[in-house]
Amino acid sequence: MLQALLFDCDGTLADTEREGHRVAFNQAFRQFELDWYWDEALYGRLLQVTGGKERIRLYMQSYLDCSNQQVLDESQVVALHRAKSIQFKEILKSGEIALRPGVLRLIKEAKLAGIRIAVVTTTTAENVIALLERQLPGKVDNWVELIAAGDVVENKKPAPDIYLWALQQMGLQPGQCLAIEDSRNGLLAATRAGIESTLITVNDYTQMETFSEATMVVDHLGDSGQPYTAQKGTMAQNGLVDLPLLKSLHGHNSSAPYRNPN
Ligand code: XBP
Ligand code: MG
Repeated sequence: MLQALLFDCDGTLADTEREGHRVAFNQAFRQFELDWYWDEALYGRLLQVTGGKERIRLYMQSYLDCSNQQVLDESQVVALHRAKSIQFKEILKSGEIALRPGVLRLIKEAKLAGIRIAVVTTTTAENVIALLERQLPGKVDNWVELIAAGDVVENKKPAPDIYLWALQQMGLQPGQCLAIEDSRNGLLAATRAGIESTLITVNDYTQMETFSEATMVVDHLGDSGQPYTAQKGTMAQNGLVDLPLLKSLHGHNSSAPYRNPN
């Protein structure tokens, strides 16, 4: 039986990368008087690694000459990332980054049906809370049981560590959960943790990635007047990724595309 939905945060709950994290990184670079600028295309390439500190390190290794004066040591990376996180939370608090279509609808539906909800992410818990405090009605705790985040585990996605940690905290088996992700790194993390039921909601940055292990791949969850489109799996008549659909997806063998009974 499906007992829990495990939502990724960035790119899945909301499109936070292009106009959120990226902008915050650039603000922090200016604050630290670095002449770095991550445009949209470069940021897309840097998204191959998860985690903001990891992304800064990748940039220094791959895009800066090692004799460059602006190569930072580890404590400077941590300080720069802290400044970026402050900027990012300000962006979230302004409300300019909304939840993706159907996210609030599905969370409400799952909650009403007694399905447990967690967020499993490589960003920080503070960032998730800042997003959800602004975007969900009432207290975040009323909606989300657990935020499994960032540096609580050693290895970030695509390693399974954060999913394994969440399962352990919630006392759940992988077979009782369905993971909702937007990226290949996230999909690999979930499947490596033994979660076979996976739904991908792609975005601009991830739409060309490979999702062969996923049970279903859609453009978004669908909302009233805004039906989803499926890349893998077929359309539900109501155009919504809703609980009946997720329940029938759950446990379905991912080697064959999901076919909605409708
Ligand atoms: C996405 C990430 C994060 C954010 C930046 O994670 O890789 O690193 O881009 O966040 P997910 P931080 O999709 O798993 O939520 O700077 O806080 O690491
Ligand atoms: Mg993501």
